[in-house]
Amino acid sequence: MNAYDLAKEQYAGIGIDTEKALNDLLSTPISMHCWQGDDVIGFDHDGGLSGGIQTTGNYPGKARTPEELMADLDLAFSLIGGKKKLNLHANYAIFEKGEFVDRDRIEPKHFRKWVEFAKERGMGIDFNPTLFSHEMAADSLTLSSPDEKVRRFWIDHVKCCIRISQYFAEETGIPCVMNIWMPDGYKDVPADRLGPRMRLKAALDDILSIPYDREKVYVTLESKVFGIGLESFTVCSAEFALNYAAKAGIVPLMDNGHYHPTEVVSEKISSMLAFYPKLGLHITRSVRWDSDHVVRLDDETKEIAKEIVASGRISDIAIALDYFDASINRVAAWVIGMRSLQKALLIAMLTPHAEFTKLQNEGNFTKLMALQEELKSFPSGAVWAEFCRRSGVPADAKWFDTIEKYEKEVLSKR
Ligand code: RNT
Ligand code: ZN
Repeated sequence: MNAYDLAKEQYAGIGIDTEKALNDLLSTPISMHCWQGDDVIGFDHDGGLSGGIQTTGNYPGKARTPEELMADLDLAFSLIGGKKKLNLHANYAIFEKGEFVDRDRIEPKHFRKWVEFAKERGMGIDFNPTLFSHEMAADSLTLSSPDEKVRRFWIDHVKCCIRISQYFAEETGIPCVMNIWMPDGYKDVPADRLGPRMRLKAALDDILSIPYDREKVYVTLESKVFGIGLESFTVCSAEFALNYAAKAGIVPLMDNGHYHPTEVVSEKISSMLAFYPKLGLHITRSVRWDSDHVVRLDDETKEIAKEIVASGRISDIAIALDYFDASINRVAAWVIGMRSLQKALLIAMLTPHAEFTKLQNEGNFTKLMALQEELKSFPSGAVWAEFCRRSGVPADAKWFDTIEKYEKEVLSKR
């Protein structure tokens, strides 16, 4: 018997069908963020990253052009099993030579090359308006700015993005999740908190007043607790985002780097599912602050995965990665994060949630703890290897050889 067959038998002993787990994982789409490939810079401006977010490190080889980014994405995709979606930001528009249009005027045609890329690979596309790294967002105020001109510019930008999102959905045949995140906030204690929030509310209402197909475009709204240089106040706080999403009938999005350090998103998912038909997640790893470290197979990632799977609502949850590490090989950073999250989901899919729930309801917490701990040494690694085999990707660290070769032959020459 090979390792997978042995594992299959052992899991069957606790009522777990490994074939079902494998099929579930194979059909769970994870949205991979293009912005890990070039430190969130994109192709529509010359300046650096702003908006209270930060990449650190200067590892050589970052993608400088659409072609380089696509090649890097392809290499990463070739080492990641299962179903993927491509997550784009508006600043990754691809203009013709000599062409430039500002963000309040971008159109589907500026993303045609990305649509071709996604279609050739049988993938859907998710999208994000880019409300940072731009002269109109120089002071990190966009949709809540007191300056009407600035607000108008960004309202128009997000409207363009809704139209582009619908184009993605229509072209790929897969709904597009369009996530609105803006940096808006203040470094120091604001004199007026309500004003900015009322302006943001009105701006979002204006944006959502355009006609679009809600079956094709899922608009999500991401909250945040603070940004760098914006430590005292964030307009789109958790309470603002949740209340707005509930009232407007859009989808709330939680990024697990966006809460106070002792809060965990794993604890929040079920409360959200109790009230919303859909939920968006940005999976990241925050170390002491919203540092956007590469996702690893750590306790919180596993607990988030457990909550997603145990809810029985995985298809209602749009799962995306969101981190940016410039201190290690950027292609490897994608692969490590994607594979780690998939491992976490697989472990959750190999857990007898119904039986554990029964023990909880019977008040048998001793047996529950005993079984939960025993399960930790079950052979999930053998099932992971089978997942990789069925996906046609390397099952172990051998994938790293491909990265080393690519670094030597391609990245180091940039
Ligand atoms: C920032 C948010 C947001 C961004 C991306 C690039 O704190 O997490 O999701 O990371 O839009
Ligand atoms: Zn995020």
